[in-house]
Formats: sequence, C-alpha cells, structure tokens
Amino acid sequence: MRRPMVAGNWKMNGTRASVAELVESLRMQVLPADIEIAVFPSAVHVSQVLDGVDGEHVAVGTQDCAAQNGFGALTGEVSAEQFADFGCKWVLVGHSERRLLLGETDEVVSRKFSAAQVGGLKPVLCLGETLEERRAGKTLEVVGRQLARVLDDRGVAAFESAVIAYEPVWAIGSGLTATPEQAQEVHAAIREQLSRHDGRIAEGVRLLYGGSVKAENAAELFAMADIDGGLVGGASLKADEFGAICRAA
Ligand code: G2H
Repeated sequence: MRRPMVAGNWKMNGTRASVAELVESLRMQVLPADIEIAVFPSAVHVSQVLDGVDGEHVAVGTQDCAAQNGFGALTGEVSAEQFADFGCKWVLVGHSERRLLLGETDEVVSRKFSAAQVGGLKPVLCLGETLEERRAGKTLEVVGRQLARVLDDRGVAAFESAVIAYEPVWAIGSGLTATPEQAQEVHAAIREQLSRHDGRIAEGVRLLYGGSVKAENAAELFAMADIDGGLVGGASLKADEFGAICRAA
C-alpha cells in the first residue's frame, strides 16, 4: 500500500510577510495524518518555513539543488548537503520550468537526482511532455526517455527513496488539467517501465500528478489506480485550497 503524498511547489513566489501568513494559515488547517505532506518554498524562505511549520506533519523541500555535492567554489549554488543541514527533506528535480526555461538537460537532471540522494535529500523527479510532443503522439516516448536517463545512471534501487511526478507541460499553470484517464495512462506506463527493472520497487514508488491540480479536480485524479497524490503549484499558495487537496488524497 503506497502512502499518498501531496506536495506544494510555491515556485518563485512570496515575501517574508506573505510566507509568514501562508505558514500560519497552514498551521490552522486540519491536515490528514495518514498522508505525507511537503511544501517547497523558494530557497531564501526555506529556513523561515522550517521554523514555522510542524515538521512532524509538514516536511519542507527545496525547488532545486546543485548538481555537485558538498562544499566549495561554486558561486551561487546551494548543495543538497547544505539544504539537508537546515532540515530540508525533499528536492524537486527536473521540473519542466527548469528543463525548458533554464536549459536543464536529461543529463543535468540525472546528476541533480544523484547529488540529492548523496547529499541526504529525497528527490521528486518531474517528467512530462510538451503540447507539441503530445500532439505528435510522443508522450510515452518522451516521458520514458526522461525516466530512462535516471534509471540508467542510478539504477532502479534509487527509486526506493524517491518520488516521481508526472507533469504534462501543457497543463502547468494553464488551468488545463489532464483528465484522470490521460494522467493514469502515463502513470501506468511509468510504473510499467520501472517494473521491467524491479516489480517490488515499481509497486512501491509514489507517482504524483502535477499540472493545475485544484480542490475541485483533486479527488477524481487521486482516485486513479496509479496516481498516489499531487504536486500542486498555484493552488498551494492558498492554504484553504491546499488543505482541501490534502484531504482529497
Ligand atoms: C506544475 C504545478 C506544480 P500548477 O508546475 O509543480 O504547478 O499546479 O500551477 O500547474
């Protein structure tokens, strides 16, 4: 039985004041104890959020980490070890905004996945196709290629302490959500690809759906056999709605 997970990706949002308000509102929410909940503030707010949330109940992750481990001369980067030292548990790896807008290749994503695990963070590996790729019938090929790169480099055992998020690029922040059937088809393919390496690990890996998840569509998405929760962007900035999404998982 996989424990559902709901993760809130706050992206490049928030000030000290608005983050304090959001954390306070989250503390007022009745959040289910039987699911895993994590929020991913921007790097500068990680410490503030760690101080504010009940870490037993809501874990904190970061949206990116360096592809290099440890400490040293790498201006502007923050390593997984540094985030873990602060109390971060998770890191997003391969989000499409980083792949498409910041040029992160499958190779860089794989290196960051590895750096995260070596440095003590659990990666949430994001996969997803663009609208063009979907229209060309290449969805499963693209997602399969993105996953294969990490599988080839790290081996299937690495997925015992990682989560995968399927986020179709055309559904991100667009208000367009994949139908539960569209999402389920890709989630099943991801699990099948993993099962070709190890059936037990494939059954245990949590697969989150991301892309305009809202309170109103969460329950039908989470009801699908291979959807184990969600990676929520815009709606995670509203504590009431994020709470409702958590309760739907
Ligand atoms: C996809 C998602 C969170 P949103 O990027 O990672 O964002 O829910 O705003 O589409």
